[in-house]
Parts: sequence; C-alpha cells; structure tokens
Amino acid sequence: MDNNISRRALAPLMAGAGLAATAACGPMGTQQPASRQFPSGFKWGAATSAFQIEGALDVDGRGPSIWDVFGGNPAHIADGSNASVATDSYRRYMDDVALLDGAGFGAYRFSISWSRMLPEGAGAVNQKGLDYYRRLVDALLAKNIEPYATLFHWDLPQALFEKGGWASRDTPKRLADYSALVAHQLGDRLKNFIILNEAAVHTVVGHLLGTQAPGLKDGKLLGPVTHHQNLGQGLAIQALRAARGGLTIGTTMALAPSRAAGSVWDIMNILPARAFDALWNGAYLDPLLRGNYPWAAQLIVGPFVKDGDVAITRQPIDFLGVNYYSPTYIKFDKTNPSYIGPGLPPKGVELDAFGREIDPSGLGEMLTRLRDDYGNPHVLVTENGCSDPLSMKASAVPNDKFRIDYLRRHLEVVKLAMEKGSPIGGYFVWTLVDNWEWDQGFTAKFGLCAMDRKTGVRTTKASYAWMKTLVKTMRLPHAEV
Ligand code: IFM
Repeated sequence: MDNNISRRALAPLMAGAGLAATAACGPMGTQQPASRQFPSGFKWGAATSAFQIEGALDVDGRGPSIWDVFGGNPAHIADGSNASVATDSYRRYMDDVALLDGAGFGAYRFSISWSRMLPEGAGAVNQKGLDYYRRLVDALLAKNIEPYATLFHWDLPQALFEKGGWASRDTPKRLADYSALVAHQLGDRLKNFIILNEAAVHTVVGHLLGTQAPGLKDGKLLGPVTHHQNLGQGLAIQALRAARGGLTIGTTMALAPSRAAGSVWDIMNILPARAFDALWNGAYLDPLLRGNYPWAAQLIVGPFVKDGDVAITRQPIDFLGVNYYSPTYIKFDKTNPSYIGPGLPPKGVELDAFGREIDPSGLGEMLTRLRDDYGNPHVLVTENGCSDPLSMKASAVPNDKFRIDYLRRHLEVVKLAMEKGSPIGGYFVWTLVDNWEWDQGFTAKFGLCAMDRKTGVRTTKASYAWMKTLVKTMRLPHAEV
C-alpha cells in the first residue's frame, strides 16, 4: 500500500478507523447455535483504554504520549475535542467499577498508560501513576471482577516516539522493560495481561493514513512498524514470564476478513484482497502463532527481520484476544504500487454509524480460520460493539435497541463457533461508558452507558440492562419481534 490511499476510502474497511454517519446497527439473520446457554465459567466483561477514558493527562506526574500531541490539535479530531477529561476515569474509576459490578461483569479489560507509569517511556517510575493502577485493580478485585490489563493501546510515550517510535529497534526493548516493571509492581494482584491492542490499526492508520497518532503518512514505515511491534510483543511475553509465574498472557488483534470488492466477475480484485489479508491479519497472526510472515508481508517486513527474530515473535500464549467489527473490501488499484486499493462493501448491506458493514459472519469466518489454520488457540473476544449514530451533540441514545441487536447477533456467532470446537472463554463489549473515540472525538458513542460531559454522571442505556440479564442467566435471548 501507499500513502495515497485516503482515510475516507479506507473508512468502511477497518476497525479503529471510523467515518461517515450512515445508520445505527440494525437486524440481519445468522445461522443459529444449537443452544443459547453459555457454559458456566464463560467470562463477561467490558473493554476500555486509558487514553479514551482517564483524562487527567497532566496530573500526578504523567508524561505525554503521542496521542497527547496528535489529539491536542483540534484539526485532527472530528469535533475539535481532546481527551483532557474524557470520561474522567482517573478520578471516577469507582463509578466505572460500580457499573461493572452492577451489570454483574466478572472481567474488565482496561489499558495501562505507559507514560503514566514511565513518563519518559523508560527509566524512572512515576509512583503516583503506579498507585492509580494499584487502586483500580484492588477496587476490581474487591468486587470479584478479574482485571485484564492491556499494556500498549496506541498511546506510545512521546519521549520514545522522539527516539524513533516503532520504526526503531529500541522500542521493542522498552516495551519489554515496561512489561517487566508492571509484572513486578502489580503482578501480585494483576494476573491477566494483553500485550498489544490492534497492532494492524496502529501501523496502518497511524503511520500510513496519518489520521491517528502519530499522524505519519509514510508507506516506508509499514515494514519496521509492523515487525517491531511483533518483536516487542515477543520480548514482552518473555519478560512477563521471566518476571513472575502464574500470569495469563495474551494479545489482542483487529481481525477482519479481507474480501474482494465487487461481483464474482471482478476477479482482478482477488489477489489484492489476499495480499491485504496478509498485511492486516497474517502479518500479526503468523509471527506469533507460526514463527514466520506470510509471503506478501515478507515483501515489506523482510529487510527488518534479523536472524533469531521470528524465534522471539513466536511465543506460547494463554489466549488470543479477538477484536471484531467488520470485514474489509479490497480492489485492484493500478495507481498504487502495491495494487491494493480500498473497495466498498456490496450495495445495500447494513452499515453501522461508522460506515462499517455489520456482518457477524465475518467474526465466524475469523474464528474458523483460527480453529483450522492456527492451531485453535484459546480465544477471548476482547472487543465488539457499535456506536450510536455519530453526532456532534452530547446526547446518546438511551433505548439503544440497535446495539442489543448487534451484540446478540455477534454472540450467536460466538456460541456457534464454540459448538464447532472453538475454545472461546469470554466476551468483552466495547465499551462501558461513551468515551473519547480517537479522531472521532466525542461524536461516536460506543457505551453501554452514556455520560453527561458537564457533570461526569453516567446513565445506563437499555443495552446495559440487556447485558446484565445475559450475564445473570448466561442465556442469549432471541431477537425481539
Ligand atoms: O475505540 C476503539 C478501540 O480503541 C480500538 N478498537 C476499536 C474501538 C472502536 O472504534
């Protein structure tokens, strides 16, 4: 791919890259599971990330991240907002814990802000930052909610970016050091770790399209940024295991089927769609689970892979986190050196507020591939959800039937996959409270709960009550007629 692909064109393609408001999520049939009863022990949770919820960016010694810099420029953000308050969760984390507890969730996926722990990305620890995560973890444990901490959810410390960011071979080592630090300091109570969040999105949207931090538009960065995140992940897994035993370690990927755009007659779209699959899915799955790169990804990462690297990227994991939103559509583009161009979903398909196609079968497709082609790893669905219609207004949709429908249909696919032999241990909704959705600012609202931005007060939506019943009964309701 080249940096002449516009963000608008790729918007329907990618999780993590949102754009035009079209409609909220709506109904569509899927193959039904034999039983709607989830097994006991199945984990239910909600997922968030530090930069999207914490606020308090310059409080208690936190250092800046690349998102402070990129998101601090109103021109980069749809509504010109910033994350200086977000959902104020640095101060209001007990409100979040109460909501998780109220829904009966047994797990919470949050991320640790690297630059709150290590303001320079390395070196001296910020004790107050550490204390915050200790308080959060303890508050969760007090309510029997299992903490799952993501170590890198896109908010690279600015100091490391200035030393080369993910283009540098040093950043993987810094990730490993930071991971070891978290394990040493918090691992007595925090047992579940997710190393990376959606590395493909960070690579492509942050370094090629430039519409998310660090805001670069340089196709030459695809190779090093992809490989160094994989390398850092491998080193971080090793570092966590060396730091202490008894940890449960995984990572989270934005998996998406890559489909040839157009009709069956558009056969020239097939090869670019396969190549995109290799860059989006294979370039992260294969080094971790197989110890190599798919052929098409080799072409871009090859020059950066040193002897011994793939032995590091391939690590045993306890679970693979699957984030799923929609399939991608790709077409042949002769103006692009890679011949990969963004295509559109078929006409008439349902789109969510982000212009992402709503297609739960795409989740089923990726779960089947994990089962058949990748050794059937233990899976947690670590993100899935949809936004209210995008709006500059503060108000959310309290009776969010479209979200209930969206969650139900994706959960039918999860259950079906389990019945076909996929070891899926849990499901985390994205997200708990409407938060700061990156370059879309506050215009997108993915929460089970709304928040009054003036008071910080949270109110539950209908989907929260629906999830609460599901968690209690473990039984997936049928569609309301
Ligand atoms: O908000 C994001 C999250 O940070 C990563 N996955 C997709 C979500 C919704 O766009």
